[in-house]
Amino acid sequence: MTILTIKTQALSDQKPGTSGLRKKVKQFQKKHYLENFVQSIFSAINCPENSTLVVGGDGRYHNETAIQTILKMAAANGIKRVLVGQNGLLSTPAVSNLIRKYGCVGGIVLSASHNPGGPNGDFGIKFNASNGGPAPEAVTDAIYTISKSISEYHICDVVDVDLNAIGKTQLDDMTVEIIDPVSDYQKMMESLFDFDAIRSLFATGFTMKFDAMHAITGPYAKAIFEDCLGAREGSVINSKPLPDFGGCHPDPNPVYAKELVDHMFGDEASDFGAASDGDGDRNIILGTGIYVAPSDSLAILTANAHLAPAYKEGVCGAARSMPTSMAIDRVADKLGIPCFETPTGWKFFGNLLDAGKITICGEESAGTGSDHVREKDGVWAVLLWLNILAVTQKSVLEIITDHWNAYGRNYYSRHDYEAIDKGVAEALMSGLRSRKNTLVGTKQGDEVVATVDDFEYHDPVDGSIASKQGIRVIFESGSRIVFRLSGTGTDGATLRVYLERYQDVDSDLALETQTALEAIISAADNIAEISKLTGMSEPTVIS
Ligand code: VG1
Ligand code: CO
Repeated sequence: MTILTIKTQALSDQKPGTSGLRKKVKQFQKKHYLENFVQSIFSAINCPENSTLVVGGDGRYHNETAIQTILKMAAANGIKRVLVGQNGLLSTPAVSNLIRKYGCVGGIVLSASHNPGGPNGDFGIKFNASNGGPAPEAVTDAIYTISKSISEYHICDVVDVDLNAIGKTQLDDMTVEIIDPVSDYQKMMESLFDFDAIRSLFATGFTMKFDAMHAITGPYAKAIFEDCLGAREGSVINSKPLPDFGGCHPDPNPVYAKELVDHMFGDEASDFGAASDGDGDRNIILGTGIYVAPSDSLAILTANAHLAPAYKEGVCGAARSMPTSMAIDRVADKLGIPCFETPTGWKFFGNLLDAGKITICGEESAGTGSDHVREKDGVWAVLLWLNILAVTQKSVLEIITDHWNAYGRNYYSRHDYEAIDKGVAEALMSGLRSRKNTLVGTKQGDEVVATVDDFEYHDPVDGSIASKQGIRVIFESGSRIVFRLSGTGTDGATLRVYLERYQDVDSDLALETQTALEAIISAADNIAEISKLTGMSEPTVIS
């Protein structure tokens, strides 16, 4: 076999964001663009001898083309074996499981997660380390540094591998194993949850609607919910992964998962509704006529995890990303366990999970997970909910109302201002930073600003520091506003404004969320001058 060494030009725009490198498909199709980044990964990890790598993606446009290139480059860079999901498909949590189960050096995930796909959409690539989790910042920094000075890459001159044929093929010294994307993942889920109890729940006529949004979870959801657990046929909708996600936006929020939300609020609503995103790591949960805010879902899962076999000994610790609501903190308090606050992005949970400091963690952006893998896991969250519903025999509405009655309610919402000019977004953030001190003590409607800071995380395990992770404005009442810029978008900049107000058990817990947050919403505009600077009178997405 011929290994070619190809000359290339270094690029300056390959800095991984919150979750890998995300760009327009058209960018990834440019000559050497993908190759430069893939070589930077292989050079950064130095491919130890006899290494196995996992490769798979969410099926979006360009997935298979990229996989063929990666396989040829892996062979040229001395990788011994690669596990690839059939037709190039693997959900992000399934990749994490395979890396851990088969002792792999790491995995390459091809996905831009919740971003739209298709020839004019987005593509992405992410490296996960041998613990199964997104590479920590030290590794992504090393990859970025190499990408800025790379001058050549290595690739084998061989024909494409048939990604459809389950089984082994040789690419010279490297074995490519095409595997069923679902079976290992399903086995893991069966080991965590009480499948018999969930089966009995469906046998009573309990109904569910799961929206796979034409993305990766379709095959997983069909196999697990319908074929294995007995949810009635048709419970999983939009189940076929499509390269352009059917022209939709595979972001499970009330705006983009409208079909599901309309169903759950309609006359024929199911007992339980859920959806996942492009790469299968997120989840939203609904009951009949009710949407469960992801931060509430995280708190509820933590409080009830012991009802599932895997967590029957209890939860040793919990963590949330900083902008996620503090509902989980109250649960941790009651359980007498620590609750860590990390920057946005799953990579920051990895050390805490590896060190055994936490069992459950999550983010407001519809990501929940546990120590079973090192990624957030959409289908896992749905199964934990089902397990809890099966054991308690309560409805989603009862579970959530009981929770608020026990802990009070953290009214919470995120307002996104998408595709704003980068310069404007940066000016808005630096304006906020410069006003940090003068804001303290000011009156914003009925609220008085108590503290303002720029969140900095000191990792308690390896001591690494991540600074400038978002501006927190905390009011004397305990209400909060957080401002940060997204690290996953590809069109201009996205400003995220996170709004939170706590109401204790003796107050009104049934307000409409946006109404409950009205005063804080206008304070946010006043503090950050959002409408003045962006010219936008309303957010693009409210979740
Ligand atoms: C967003 C979310 C963040 C999540 C990240 C990756 O990042 O806010 O919570 O970890 O996406 O999730 P940002 O930087 O755009 O706010 V996924 O499912 O897109 O891999
Ligand atoms: Co995702």
